[in-house]
Amino acid sequence: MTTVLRNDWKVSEVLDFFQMPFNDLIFKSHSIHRENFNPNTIQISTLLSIKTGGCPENCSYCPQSAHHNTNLEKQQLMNVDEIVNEAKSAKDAGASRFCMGAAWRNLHDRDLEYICEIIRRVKSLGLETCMTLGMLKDGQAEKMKEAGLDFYNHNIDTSEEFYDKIITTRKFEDRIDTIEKVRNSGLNVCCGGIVGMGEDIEDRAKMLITLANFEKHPESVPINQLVKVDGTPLQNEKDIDGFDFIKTIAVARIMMPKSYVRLSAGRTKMNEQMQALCFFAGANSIFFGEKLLTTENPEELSDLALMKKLGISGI
Ligand code: SAM
Ligand code: DTB
Ligand code: SF4
Repeated sequence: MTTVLRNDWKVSEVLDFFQMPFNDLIFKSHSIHRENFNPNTIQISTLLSIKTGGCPENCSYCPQSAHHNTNLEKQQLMNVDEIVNEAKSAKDAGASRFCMGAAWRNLHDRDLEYICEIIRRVKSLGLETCMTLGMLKDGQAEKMKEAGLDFYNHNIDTSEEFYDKIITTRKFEDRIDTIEKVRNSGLNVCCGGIVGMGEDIEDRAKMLITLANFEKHPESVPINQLVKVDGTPLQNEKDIDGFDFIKTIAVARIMMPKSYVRLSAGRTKMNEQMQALCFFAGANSIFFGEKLLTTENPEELSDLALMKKLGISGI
């Protein structure tokens, strides 16, 4: 069967996916997954926070916001040689992509040349490169692409309707505007969101519709489970039911059949069986390495052991 890529999803049909019996839903998503990918291979990315904390935005989930008191040690933009050393270690450990994040509201032109130098140096190690630096102005994405950037990450995080419950220092449209700049520059788009912030199923459906109804689907779709950090407004948020999380992965796979769906933040709270079901439902990428940006990720050895048990290899 050839896969048809759609970008006209309607809320009612996406809600129907969420209401399907669990086995029917993951059978469907796994079938679509198999038509488009080797189900025994996952893409491996490693993250590094190249500028940590003190961010002027007030994202309620984020430990790096200056609006919250999270005891996070702020750090200036890292030295390029240190970044390259971290990238080398990530490559040696098996990562194919190195993702660098900065706690910025937006990229300033004064930092652009230094960012391009980082991209050139990391790229020259033979790694794919990804940056997440906040909002972009016209021309900045093109400059980073010229330097060798492969992906730019900019998440929509949740539905447009729920957005102002989570962030008030920018608008949902600001996010869309940057994602369009990234798309038009020819860079690959990495764009996804977070579940478990108190949103309802309709918000999850609408978030996925925004992603899947872009003219071209994001090449990479990170689905994060909220990491509840003390001092953030969401520190006491109720846990999302594990099946609801897996369903979100499955529905993302069905709606964006050729995109890499990344099982992103939140894996330290998931047991092996839960992660295995996420891979079965269609997740085919992870962040590998003991740290995400500022919070914990599973130990490398335990991820390698899990992959071995499941017969999954990393690319
Ligand atoms: N400042 C830039 C931005 O917001 O685009 C880049 C870094 S920001 C930390 C990247 C993404 O990390 C956010 O969009 C959000 O999806 C995710 N994130 C941040 N804190 C999180 C948390 N506590 N749990 C899950 N995901 C989180
Ligand atoms: C994404 O969707 N998740 C990553 C990456 N893109 C930049 C970040 C997760 C951050 C989790 C909280 C932290 O470690 O600070
Ligand atoms: Fe800043 Fe990004 Fe964190 Fe929001 S998610 S506070 S923009 S670092």
